[in-house]
Amino acid sequence: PSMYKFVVVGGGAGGLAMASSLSRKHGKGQVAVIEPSDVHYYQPLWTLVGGGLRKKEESCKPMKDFMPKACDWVKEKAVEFDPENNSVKTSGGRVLQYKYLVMAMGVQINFDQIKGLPEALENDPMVCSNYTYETVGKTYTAIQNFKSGNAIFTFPNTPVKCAGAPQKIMYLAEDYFKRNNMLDKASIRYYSPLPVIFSAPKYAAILMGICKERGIQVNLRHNLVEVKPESKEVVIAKLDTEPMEMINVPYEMLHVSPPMGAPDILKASPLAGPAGYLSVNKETGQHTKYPNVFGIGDCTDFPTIRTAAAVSVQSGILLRTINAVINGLTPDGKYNGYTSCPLVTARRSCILAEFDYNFEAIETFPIEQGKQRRTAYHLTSDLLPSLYWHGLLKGHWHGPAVYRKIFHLGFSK
Ligand code: FAD
Ligand code: UQ1
Repeated sequence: PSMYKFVVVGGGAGGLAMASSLSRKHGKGQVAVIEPSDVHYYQPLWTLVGGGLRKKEESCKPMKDFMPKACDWVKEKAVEFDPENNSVKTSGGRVLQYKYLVMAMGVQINFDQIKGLPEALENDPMVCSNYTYETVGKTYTAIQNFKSGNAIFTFPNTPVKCAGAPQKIMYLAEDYFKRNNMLDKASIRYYSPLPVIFSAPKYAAILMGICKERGIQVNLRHNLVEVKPESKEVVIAKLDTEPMEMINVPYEMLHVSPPMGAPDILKASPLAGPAGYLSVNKETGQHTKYPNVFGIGDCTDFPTIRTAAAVSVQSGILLRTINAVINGLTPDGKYNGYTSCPLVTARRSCILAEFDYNFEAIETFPIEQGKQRRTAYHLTSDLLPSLYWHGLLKGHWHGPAVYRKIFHLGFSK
């Protein structure tokens, strides 16, 4: 077996951020990154791709250009974790031994948990999803080919990454219909199993107002269970009825945010917590059972909304935690659950939601971020991609707290 000081599982946002910092500090040959993909995706761009504002190719760059040179890239999948023996098995049959393990595998997309959805995505050009590179290309075509009827947007019955994404694309579609004088032919409908449109109450109230003003029908406690592309209908469960009522709703176009969950191999391992995600201390990112295992990003059970913005703050905390453990100290990190979701509400308009574990707003800029703003749109569209590729992935961006403190002259949390 090969022995490394650090093994990082996953070369996504969290994996590369950690691999960059750890290899800079600990030197060449000390860090292995297990990552099977040839390319790295900047997933936040997929919202804009779906809205026809960007090309999907822009979201994708070669993995080799962002994999730190001082790391050994193991271009395989991790397939088995043995934390009792500090080892990981790969799809190529290698066994990697580690002193410290950093888990950053992201979430698994489960289209097959909705009956008929895989077939509909394959065969019906009006059924789309911004949640994968393979399906995001259909979204804008569907919006452009919409003639009349129901435009349906769904949120799944699982936690999702970027909890705003299922509705951002709806606002972009509405904006497109409006600009093309088609609003009177479209009935725009949102279906979500949750009791609220967004988990942070400040922004939820604002978003409900936007939906009302723009004639968007919001159906909460409604769960998509089946897609029937032959009859162009969805089956939706009304969760608060007893016995549970199922309704058939016809669609002209359908954007699905699929069920998501922990990766199967993580779920099956001793590293998983009750829900299948990596079980971490919510303030430090250290594993709750194995002190030399750490987690970052979407594969963990940090009880916050999964975003790249959250990953950026977690990366700073995790470096501090790992340092403490290496030096025999007790980790003293205090991650507050910071996460952020740029809620794009139209072409050139955005509400920049930022909040913590308590779903209380902690905003960076000294302006009211609950307002729809063009500046917030440009931040998302023109600045955040560079911050991601050249700041976060290189281990240089640990979130906006520094700026928040400057802007608020030290009076901020
Ligand atoms: P990922 O970046 O998904 O990386 C996981 C990596 O693990 C992948 O490279 C994968 O190949 C690898 N992997 C998987 N299985 C294995 C295995 N068995 N072995 C080895 N490697 C494996 N965030 C924001 O902050 N702002 C936004 O506006 C925003 N919008 C979004 C819109 C959409 C449509 C989507 C889909 C996401 C959005 N996000 C946004 C969320 C953001 O992209 C994720 O939260 C972020 O990428 C999480 O980073 P991660 O490292 O945990 O996982
Ligand atoms: C962020 O740091 C980040 O990662 C680089 C994102 O992903 C693209 C975000 O969407 C956001 C909002 C942030 C937070 C950054 C600022 C400047 C508020």
